[in-house]
Parts: sequence; structure tokens; C-alpha cells
Amino acid sequence: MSKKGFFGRLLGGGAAADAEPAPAPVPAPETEASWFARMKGGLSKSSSRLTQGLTDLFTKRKLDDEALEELEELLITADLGVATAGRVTRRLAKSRFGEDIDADEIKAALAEEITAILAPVARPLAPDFSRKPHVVLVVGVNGSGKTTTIGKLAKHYRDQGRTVLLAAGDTFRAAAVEQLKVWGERTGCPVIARDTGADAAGLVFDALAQAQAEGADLLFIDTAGRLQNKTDLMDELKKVVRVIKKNDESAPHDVLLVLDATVGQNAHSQVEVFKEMVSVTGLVLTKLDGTARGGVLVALAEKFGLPVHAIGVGEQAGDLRPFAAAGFARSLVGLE
Ligand SMILES: Nc1nc2c(ncn2[C@@H]2O[C@H](COP(=O)(O)OP(=O)(O)OP(=O)(O)O)[C@@H](O)[C@H]2O)c(=O)[nH]1
Ligand SMILES: [Mg+2]
Repeated sequence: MSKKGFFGRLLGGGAAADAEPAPAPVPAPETEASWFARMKGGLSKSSSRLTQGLTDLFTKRKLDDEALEELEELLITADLGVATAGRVTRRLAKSRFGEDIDADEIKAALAEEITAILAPVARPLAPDFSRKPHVVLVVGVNGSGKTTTIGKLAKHYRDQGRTVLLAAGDTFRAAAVEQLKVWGERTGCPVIARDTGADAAGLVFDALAQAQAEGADLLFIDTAGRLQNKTDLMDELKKVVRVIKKNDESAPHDVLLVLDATVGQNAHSQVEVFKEMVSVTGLVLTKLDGTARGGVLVALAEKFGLPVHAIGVGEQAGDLRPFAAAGFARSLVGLE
């Protein structure tokens, strides 16, 4: 399959998105197989924790109450969360209780259960390019990977021939603006920025007006990292949304919450608070390559049911991919 076909299908090029021609040539394809291998490599820390535990637990063993209890504990320590671990274990018990089972069978059964949880949330970003611009507000705590994710998404849509503007709504740090500008240069996307300390909402207002005037396909709005317990910063975020709505009532069309997977269970409170503040519409999980806590994605999927648009498995432009349920589940339990 061509790269465009792969991305088009997975990263939101549905029928509506394909309505307009995408003129730019598509760069050299990375095959699905090579991406899958990299995701699997990225998830190896998460999966090795689980697989070692599973192998220790199930060397030809009857799936009895004790085994189920140990399995549940293992899933909890792998960050799947108490509720999800309980549900997965109960469903396994229903189908296999009392049977002799080995680690590989358990892995396959687990992958199936986890896929069932993840499938409903594996929904690619699906911009409506007829909006000119489709506005994507990107939020999250400090250092979660917001700016990098914007850079990666900008590259993806530029490669599709889309016109993309980037708004440097992180006006706190000079380095933040510089970082976005580097991504802008790398990806050929203009960056709208103001001096450090400027009003973020004002900058965003201007950026949207410019994107509308230019008829851009997409506007990505970077924001400063903010801890979920800092109410003044959260209020600023609300103000940014209000200002956007003054200009386009339907915007922002996507509010992406970028979560660093290495924080594990703390991600839950981040989702709760940001969801309340700015109506988060979807999640991106980053740094899955550097953590043994990838299981948290399963817990988040089950608890919140928010779409998981993409996952980050590295710092480079190509290290963001649409989130695919079965591939992730199988990699997480160390299959394939
Ligand atoms: N390994 C790895 N590193 C990542 C990933 N995504 C982002 N990073 C790195 O994480 C660090 C923080 O990323 P940023 O994009 O600056 O995060 P941010 O949310 O914009 O941070 P603030 O603006 O300070 O709130 C950088 O060093 C990135 O290169 C990922 O998927 N994997
Ligand atoms: Mg940033």
C-alpha cells in the first residue's frame, strides 16, 4: 500500500477529507511492516514487563482462582489499572476457567481482550479541510510532547499537500517559540508568534484570522504546558477557547490532549481536569518508546472512551502514527 493510502486511511483521510486533491508528491514510503517493527521495539519495555510476568505465571498451569488473582495483579502492575485488569481477568475466566493454559495462549487471549477495549477508541484524526482552517488546539501538562506532536502532525499533513499554519500560543518561554519555529522550518509551515510574555489569547486570535484570510487547510495551536492544578493557567486556556469561538463558533474543531505515557496512572487526573476545562476531543500518547507504562493507554481507553488519535514512539518527525488497536495490543503483550 502506498504511504498516502496508509495514512489516508488511518490518519483521517476519509471520504470527506479526500474530496479535494492533494497536489504535493508523497515522499518515500515507510512500509507498514517497518513501522510496526518500530512500534513493537518502542513498546518493548512495556511488553517485557508483562511477558516476563506471564511466562513466570503460566508455564502450563490450570487457570484457577489463584492463577487468575496473580494475573490480575500482574496487569495492575503493568498499569492497566484496577478496573481494566479486573474486567480482562473476569472475561478470561468466563471463557477458559479450569483449563490448562500456557503463556502463549494467555497472551493471545489477553491481546484479544485488550483489542476489544481499544478498538472503539482507535480513531484517527479526521480534519475537515473544507473549514479553512480546521482548527486543532493542543493542550497538556509541561513536557508532555505537545510541540513535538504538532511538528510531527504538521509534517504529515504537509506531505499530503495541505497548507498548515502553526500558532505559537506558548508565549511564556522564548525557547518554546524557537522550538516551534524549528519545526515550522523543517516542515515548511509558517509560524505565527509574538514576543515572550505576550497575551496567548491575542496571539491565537490573530493566528486564526490569518489562517482564515489565507484559506489555510489546518491551524495547529501550540499552548504552554500547564499543570492540572494551576487554576490561573487553566483559566488562560479557557480564554483562548473563548477567543477562538468569537472568530469561529465551531472551532476549535479538535482539542488534543497530549499525554506522556511515562507518567503512568497520573495520566488519569490529567484527562479528568483538562476534559473539564476545555472539552478535550481526543488523546495523543507520547514517549511510548521509553517507558514500561504503555499499559496505561488501555486503562485510559476503558475509563474515558476518548479517541486515541495517535501515539508517539520517538522524537523524530516520522515517530507519530495512527493508533491501531490490534497491533498495539499484540505488541503490548509481546506477541508477533
Ligand atoms: N522518546 C520520545 N520523546 C518524545 C516523544 N514526544 C516528545 N518527546 C520529547 O519530549 C520532550 C518534550 O517534548 P515537547 O514537545 O517539547 O513537549 P511540550 O509538551 O511541548 O513541553 P512544554 O512546552 O514545555 O510544556 C522533548 O525532548 C521531545 O523530543 C516521543 O514520542 N518519544
Ligand atoms: Mg511546548
